[in-house]
Amino acid sequence: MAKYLPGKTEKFTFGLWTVGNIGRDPFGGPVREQLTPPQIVDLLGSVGGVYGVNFHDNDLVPIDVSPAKRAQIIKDFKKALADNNLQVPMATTNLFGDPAFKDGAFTSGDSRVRAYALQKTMAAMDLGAEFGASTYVFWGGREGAESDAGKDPAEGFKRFREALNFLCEYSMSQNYNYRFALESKPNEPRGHIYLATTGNMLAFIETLDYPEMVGVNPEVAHETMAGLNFTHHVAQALDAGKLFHIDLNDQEPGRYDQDFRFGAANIKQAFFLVKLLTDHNYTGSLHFDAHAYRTEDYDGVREFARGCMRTYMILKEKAQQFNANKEIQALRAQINVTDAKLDALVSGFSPVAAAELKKTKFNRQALGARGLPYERLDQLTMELLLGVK
Ligand code: GCO
Ligand code: MN
Ligand code: MN
Repeated sequence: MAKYLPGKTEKFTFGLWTVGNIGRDPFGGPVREQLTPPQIVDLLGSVGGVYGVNFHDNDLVPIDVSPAKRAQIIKDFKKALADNNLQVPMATTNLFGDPAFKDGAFTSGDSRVRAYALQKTMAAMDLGAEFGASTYVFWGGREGAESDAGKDPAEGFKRFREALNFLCEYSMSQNYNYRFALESKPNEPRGHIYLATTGNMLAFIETLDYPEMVGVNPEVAHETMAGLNFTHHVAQALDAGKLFHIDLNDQEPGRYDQDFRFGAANIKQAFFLVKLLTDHNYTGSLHFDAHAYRTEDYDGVREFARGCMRTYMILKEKAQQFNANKEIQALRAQINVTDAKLDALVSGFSPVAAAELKKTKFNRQALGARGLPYERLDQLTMELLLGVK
């Protein structure tokens, strides 16, 4: 059991809103009492192996609180963090809960709402900076529509761009040095959310004034809800140097937004994800944006938090075993055939390379006839995951 306890090197984080989730859903009220932020931090401390805790502004400081109360909340939270040796690596803004944001925040059709969203985000950035947060997440939960009858979506992207450009400059003006991480989601709570996938975000980032400050925060559940391969989206973010943060959880396709414990739904996909992150030496936060089943009390919430981290650690060990397994690597070598001369030719255009390629003879029939051992390789992967290998 002790074997898979995380060390602080893994940077496992949870949100105040994740372990603090009280189990409300559209069909029923809370099943767990609301804990205060210091109580949530104590709970995470008691689990062991947690690196940090993240928050939305209003998870910590209620929206209408007096300055004196705000100062007291901050003081108490700082003490709880120090007592439990926990960091705050990421902060974000709640731009979805208040009715003012019912038709969007940065992309609202109402100038007053857009301006208020900027004001609220600047204050939330100030709050995160007080705790040393270095990543600032933007999840546009209400940025979208049920019906496109009311707003021009292209105008929405323009407004979102203006807001991010403004906030990049604000971060620089305050010397916060935040790295912004944009989180996509296809739907929920809106019928249709703008910039629905990580790929959309990556393209959008290149249209900003300070693209180097901005990356992505992909979430397992979000691409999975859309029926897409999450690992491939993370791979594209890694390839672009834009994987600034990651939200881990699990989700069955075609269902409501489940936010299950990491690895709870699709262990094979979770394995390929952990292997990708390990192979590419991802060293950022591993944030569990998930919550315990509604059946649980707070002991169950502790089991949930432990389970997220243990599954990650176990899959990391499996990835190392996969990479060290001779039979698996021999099969991969059959799939990944290297020809140094051809690789040199295709690695960059030159008139000589083009001419050389044009006259090269390929045995197309032999290439097509060659069997690729995916069946054996995938079965070996399954046996490794099932613990018989
Ligand atoms: C969701 C999102 C959120 C965001 C969070 C941080 O589906 O509700 O994943 O949990 O990650 O608001 O920005
Ligand atoms: Mn989510
Ligand atoms: Mn998320």
